Amino acid sequence: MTVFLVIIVLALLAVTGWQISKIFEMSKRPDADTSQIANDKDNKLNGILMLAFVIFLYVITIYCFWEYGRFYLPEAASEHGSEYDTLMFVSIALIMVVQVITQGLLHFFAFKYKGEKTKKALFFADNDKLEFVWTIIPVIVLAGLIIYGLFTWSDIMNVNTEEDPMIVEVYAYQFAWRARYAGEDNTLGKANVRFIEGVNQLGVDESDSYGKDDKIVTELHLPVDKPVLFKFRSQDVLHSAYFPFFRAQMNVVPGMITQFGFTPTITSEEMRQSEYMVEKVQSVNEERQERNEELIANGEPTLDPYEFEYFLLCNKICGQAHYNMQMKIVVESEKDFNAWLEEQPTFGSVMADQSKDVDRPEDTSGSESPASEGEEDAEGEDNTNEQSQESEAVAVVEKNN
Ligand SMILES: [Cu+2]
Repeated sequence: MTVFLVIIVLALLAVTGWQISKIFEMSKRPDADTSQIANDKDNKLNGILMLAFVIFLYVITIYCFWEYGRFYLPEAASEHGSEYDTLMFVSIALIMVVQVITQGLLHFFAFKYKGEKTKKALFFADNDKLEFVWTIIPVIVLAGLIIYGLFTWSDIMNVNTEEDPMIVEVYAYQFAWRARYAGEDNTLGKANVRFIEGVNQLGVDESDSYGKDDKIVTELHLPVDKPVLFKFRSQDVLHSAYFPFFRAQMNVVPGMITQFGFTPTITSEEMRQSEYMVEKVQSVNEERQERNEELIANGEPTLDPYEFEYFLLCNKICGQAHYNMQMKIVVESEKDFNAWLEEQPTFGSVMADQSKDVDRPEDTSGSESPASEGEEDAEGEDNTNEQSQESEAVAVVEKNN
């Protein structure tokens, strides 16, 4: 109904405009110029508008660089990142220079050679020399740019397997990420969407021995200065793994494995202490402080101060909560990384725990003795403290009964 009303209002507005234009037409003085052909005055106005337009474009461009330059990403935190940034800078600088000159000339000439009654255009058939010059210069420049781009591309995309990169799977689903480390053997176990069940969220094949030592985590940790090869897999729709600080992005496609490798060079802590990030965090926190004052006034909970962390984003609009699809990345020393990885449970132990959890309700329904519980605990080497405390609590409750 609203749409219908809006259409009617728009149609009535159009009719009104048309009627008003007719009134203006009729109210014109009889000596006014009603010719459809542009006169000197029209041409002058258009010439000035052409010039004004290009000046407006330049002013707004300069303003945007000045005002929004602070939104540029900081120095790349990966080895190939600087190559990537240089290519980007060279391409943009070249395009900008050519655009400023040609666009400026185009608009200036439209102004300078605007139509005048007394002027007559020169008939100029062709000039081979000129055509040669304006063809060959762009050909050389563009070929140079493309070849330079291709070399950079293959440098970035071809993973050097001689460096023996660490293999990490990045797994996307609506709407979160998981990472899977390949374990001691540096080989990921096979996986298939058909194996997804219970805690096996990534569908790792339990019968594949390579998968036993894999470690599935919700936070991506990377050792600094060590090459990493990412294998991307999607559970449902097309996602895109975007690592802005590392200048990396790769489509994550259901039904296939895509890959991208890079070497992180700046730890999270180093990035946090960089001049760029200190300033950025400070300005974010100033804004949060202002917002907090409003929140306090309204009696609402306040925002925590912001602290920088690297992150992985999804860069394909993959559904309703796409905007929220991100994973924290921590780049740290190899020692810290190893200590963190050591703490993570292996896929094999997680699956063993699950089957234990499934067995437990049957056990409690039957004749359960504290001895059988003790046996279970002895079996599960990877039982966390929490879990054993939990089973102790269950035992205490049973004794009381
Ligand atoms: Cu997504």
